[in-house]
Amino acid sequence: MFRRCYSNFVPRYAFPDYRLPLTDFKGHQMRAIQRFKQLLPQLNLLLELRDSRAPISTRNVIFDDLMVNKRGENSQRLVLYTKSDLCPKETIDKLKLWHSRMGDEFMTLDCRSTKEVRNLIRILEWKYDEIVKQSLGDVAGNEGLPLGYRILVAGMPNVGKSTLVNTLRFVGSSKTRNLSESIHGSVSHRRRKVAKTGGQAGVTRATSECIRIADHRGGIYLYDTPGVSLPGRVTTREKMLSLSQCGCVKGTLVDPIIQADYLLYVMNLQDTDAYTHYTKGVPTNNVYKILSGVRKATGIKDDNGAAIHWIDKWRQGSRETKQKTSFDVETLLDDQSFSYRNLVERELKQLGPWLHVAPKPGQKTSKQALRAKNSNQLFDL
Ligand SMILES: Nc1nc2c(ncn2[C@@H]2O[C@H](COP(=O)(O)OP(=O)(O)OP(=O)(O)O)[C@@H](O)[C@H]2O)c(=O)[nH]1
Ligand SMILES: [Mg+2]
Repeated sequence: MFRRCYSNFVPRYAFPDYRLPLTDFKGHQMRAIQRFKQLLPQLNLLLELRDSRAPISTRNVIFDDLMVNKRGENSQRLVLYTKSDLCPKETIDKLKLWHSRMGDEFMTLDCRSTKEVRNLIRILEWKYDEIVKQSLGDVAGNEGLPLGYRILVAGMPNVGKSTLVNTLRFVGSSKTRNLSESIHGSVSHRRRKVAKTGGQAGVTRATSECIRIADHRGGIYLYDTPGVSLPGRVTTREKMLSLSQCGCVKGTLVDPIIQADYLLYVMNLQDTDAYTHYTKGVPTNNVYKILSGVRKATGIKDDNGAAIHWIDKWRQGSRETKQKTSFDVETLLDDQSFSYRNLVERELKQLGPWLHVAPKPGQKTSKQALRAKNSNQLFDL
């Protein structure tokens, strides 16, 4: 009966024009980019991580620029969409479509799953073999490159880089452990972390040392890096909202009620069943109705607290309902309304030259000024 009464529910097709901060760029992120630049010449692969629930917002044009403008001439790129366990199937189908049109490589995975990460290691080993064949020809035995195969794990904050590094290291080293077990007897299995992880943006603050993850052909190594935010030139209000849903910007940057309202907006465009247990089965465009339902269900006293609770539950994935939501509206649009290729080209143009701002002739930069510049907000972005 409810369904009948409310079957003509109309969701909002545009989100209100709230004023929001448009960037969360930090000094340590700029230092990380400078480090990428130093490392790129010796890298074989850029493993770029994006959150599969927000594939457009967590795509950082800075990595496009590093790759397209041949700063890393020898390196290839593999895009990994993380948190696939929380992503709707329709979004994954969209990713397949977009990337097949672009002709580039991508993979979706749950960074915590040893099974999926084992597959990734196989792909990395295969890629390494291909490079060895190209540069050294058909070599006998296990000969590899002098520095081994080097990978940079990069992406926006909180997309799961350090989690992936830990699982890669665990899976890679357990292969070796199994081998040594059979020769030397039993070795205790403990899942030790090499990289710190956490539910907020900005857990990793500096690029790690080289971490060995597999023994294939003399070794596969990787670097864990701090998440790099979007430059102000390419951010939009919608991206900031979507990023705050994924936890890729500081939780306090956008007001929790606005975040909850955005979540309601995207849910209404996908599946209203995801929240109607809070509203007696009735879909709504009014966020305060949801928050009142959350307050009743949890005993939280104020709307702000209820909003934080609700958003957080969806950020981690709702265990109660097992429903999945995409945070980027672009994944819901048809081909006439959105072109992934156009977006990639447009953002590269918008970014323009940014990394090499040449000093004026005769101008000297003191150590102090350099440090201040590096800890400053957005530089020229
Ligand atoms: N459900 C799910 N959670 C994940 C996945 N990958 C990472 N997480 C969780 O996401 C959060 C962030 O993971 P981190 O590995 O710290 O992310 P990061 O990219 O290293 O973050 P920064 O160091 O801040 O840039 C943690 O709570 C992880 O447990 C995944 O594939 N699925
Ligand atoms: Mg990290």
